[in-house]
Amino acid sequence: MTDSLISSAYSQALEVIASVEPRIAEATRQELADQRSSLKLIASENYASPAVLMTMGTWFSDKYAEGTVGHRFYAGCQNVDTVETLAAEHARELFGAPYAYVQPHSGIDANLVAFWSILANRVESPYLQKMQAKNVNELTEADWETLRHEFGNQRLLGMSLDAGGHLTHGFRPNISGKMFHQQQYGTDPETGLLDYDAVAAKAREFKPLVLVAGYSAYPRRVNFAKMREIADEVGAVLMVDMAHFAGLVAGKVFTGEEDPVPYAHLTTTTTHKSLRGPRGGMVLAQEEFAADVDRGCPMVLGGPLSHVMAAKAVAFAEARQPSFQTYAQKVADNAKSLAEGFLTRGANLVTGGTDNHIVLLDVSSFGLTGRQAESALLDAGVVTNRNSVPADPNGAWYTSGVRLGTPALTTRGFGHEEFDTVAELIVDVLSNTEAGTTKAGGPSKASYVLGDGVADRVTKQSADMLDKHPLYPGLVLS
Ligand code: DSN
Repeated sequence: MTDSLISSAYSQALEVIASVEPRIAEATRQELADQRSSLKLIASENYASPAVLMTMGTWFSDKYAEGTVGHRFYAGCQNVDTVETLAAEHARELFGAPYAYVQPHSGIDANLVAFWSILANRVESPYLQKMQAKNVNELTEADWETLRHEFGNQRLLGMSLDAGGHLTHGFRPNISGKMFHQQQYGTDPETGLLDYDAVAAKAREFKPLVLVAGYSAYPRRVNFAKMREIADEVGAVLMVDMAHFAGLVAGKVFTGEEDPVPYAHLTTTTTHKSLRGPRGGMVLAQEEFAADVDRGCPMVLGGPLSHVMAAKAVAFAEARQPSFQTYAQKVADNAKSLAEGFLTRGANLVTGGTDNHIVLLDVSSFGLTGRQAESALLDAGVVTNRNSVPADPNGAWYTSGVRLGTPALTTRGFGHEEFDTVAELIVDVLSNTEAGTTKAGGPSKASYVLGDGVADRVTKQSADMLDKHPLYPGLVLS
């Protein structure tokens, strides 16, 4: 697709939008300008291609299609069937998965579909037998009332939030921590690394129905063969949430025992992070879970977002190109460059480095909380998110860390030198930021004072790199 086609398509679309609500057209233009002019280091974000973005802006958005391909609760779904079939085919090929369910609207939805599938598939409840029901999908409302108690005692073991797990992996305030009796595994207090023996010991003691692997803020690879061994030993279902690193799996950076798909009973993911697709979710499953996963809608999900499923198909087609493997390898290489850039400047990293796309910077040595660091960096045009570090003394709100990721800037073309400079700029900001005080004069975990001239200096250096690697280079809005 030529640059002029993309430019005129977006310019005209914005004119159409502006004719109805000009403030939305303006905000849309401003979002592009802001994304172009900042260093986006949020590990879970990326820049989807114009083809992926455009696919979401069509009349597929107007169609209801609850059900599955060829088995819909609405008439006229022949084109949605084409879309869903193609998206699932691409996903199966891309990941070598026996089954792909592309309807989940988000990662949390994908995890909920997986959890309910495991319950439906594995729970042998005396109550179910009494009801002579084949599985949970055949139960009435009144049965559900009783079953909530039955299911309430099912156990789930996942990685704790402060060790890098996700809130849907059994964190108490999340539904996963409520529908399951949950326990969490952490990381080794000395090294910050996953200790498989400790996970196995906990699994033997706790005997979970579900062992969840995967992470949102753990800067290392996981051996999924070992996690499957642990699951098998205790009779658990292994569910891997690969939302963060799906792009590294698709791009063949994580292969063999680091590729979760052959080892997990169910693998869930989002499609918009390192995978660089539209905002959405997906479940990959071994055949034994396929029928249960297919009941995701209407069990847990509303009507599928057909326009997003179409964009998933486009994104997966892109990820099947050899160029995506080159991209994924650069994402991992760039994370190493970023980590080395910090280490050579004396900063502390959780686990001492990275071998995926994440760098978790412990900012306590700068005398700052994660919240202060995140805010000071934003003032200098560096977009990150604060994140807990293991056993974080500042809790999940203020935190002691800043999570950084390379997928987005790698899409812009940043390489080793630029990521080294990014580390330099971040260290410059943090070294020149002081913790502030509360109104009463006590120590504050939120307020901060950024040194004079730092924001301007860093913004200017960033601008040089950003100009060299423009976002959507050929896209010029009229
Ligand atoms: N919000 C995502 C992330 O930033 O990792 C996970 O849900």
